[in-house]
Amino acid sequence: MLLNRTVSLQCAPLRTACPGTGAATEALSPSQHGGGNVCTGANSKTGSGAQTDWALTITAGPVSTVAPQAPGDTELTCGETTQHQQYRVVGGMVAPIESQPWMAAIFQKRSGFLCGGSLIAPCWVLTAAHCFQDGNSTTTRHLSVYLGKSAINETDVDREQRFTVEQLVIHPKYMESNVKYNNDIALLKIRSPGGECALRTASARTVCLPPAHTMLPPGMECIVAGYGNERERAWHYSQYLRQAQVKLLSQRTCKSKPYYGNLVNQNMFCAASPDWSSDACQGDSGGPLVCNVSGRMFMFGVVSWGDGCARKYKPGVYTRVTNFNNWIAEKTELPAFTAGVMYPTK
Ligand code: 4AZ
Repeated sequence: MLLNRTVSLQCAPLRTACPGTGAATEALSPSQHGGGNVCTGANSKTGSGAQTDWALTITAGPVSTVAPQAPGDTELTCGETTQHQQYRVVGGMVAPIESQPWMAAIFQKRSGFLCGGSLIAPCWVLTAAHCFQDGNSTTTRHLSVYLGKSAINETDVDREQRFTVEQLVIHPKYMESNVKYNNDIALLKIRSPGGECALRTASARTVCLPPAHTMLPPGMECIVAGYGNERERAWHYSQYLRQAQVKLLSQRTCKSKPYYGNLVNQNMFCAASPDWSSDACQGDSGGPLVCNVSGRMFMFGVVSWGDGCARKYKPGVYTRVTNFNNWIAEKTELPAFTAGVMYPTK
């Protein structure tokens, strides 16, 4: 049934509540909620127009038993940045979080910074399975996830958002075979202390997922980002988020003799800078390799492994994300986010 009604609520701008928290479900796409939700900015209770108390006018759309919500990033608003500097990890440059706003920092109680990750939907971070040494026995309440962090050991209350982990989903076939780091992919379902998901801000946005089994041609410039080592033999991780440009390599090149041979399989791809000066390194694991396609950033890779960092013929190896669209859709129950709808069609 459709009807018009006005509901008063604290319109925490653009924050969406996680399913199962008693509030709402995932950020609803316009197609899902009929495009009828509008934050009017008027105060329906007092008429004062106070900024903090908005009225949400539902002009059309199905009535549900859950509370209505403000829009967050949907599958249609992914991969957008407000910073477009050409910052050129090892060989990279410090990057403001606004240039990689999907970048997540995963911490573990006691050991501290653990891995990078990427926000693919308001409640979901994609990362590497090998980040979790204890596999499915990992104590999720010892994990925390931050978005909006430009530096891992600085607190920036205006830009960062902190989450606990409601669910850790490690790919069931991770390391099942004898191929090292095969299926190196995992999902974290995040929730804030208030039971909500990511608030969409300039420093926290979702990245787009390309359609299943798509890949850009070898030679394409992409960007890897992370808080990891600036050099292979560094004593500690980079304090600041860094990003570096790398080029995609063909599978044939990466599987050739001076490279990795059969250590690289179809669930992986390689990327490096032509002069071997830029690369992901220890501590960058789980983080994103993103490529600009028609002005939007799409995540093709998860930092997985490599022989050292920035060594000649030893490129960074990335989990081939587009081999896992179905698995991500199944685990997140968000098929719209994995369908690659924002990917340009020729
Ligand atoms: C690591 O240990 C690691 N050069 C990640 C990426 C690379 C090497 C090591 C790629 O997390």
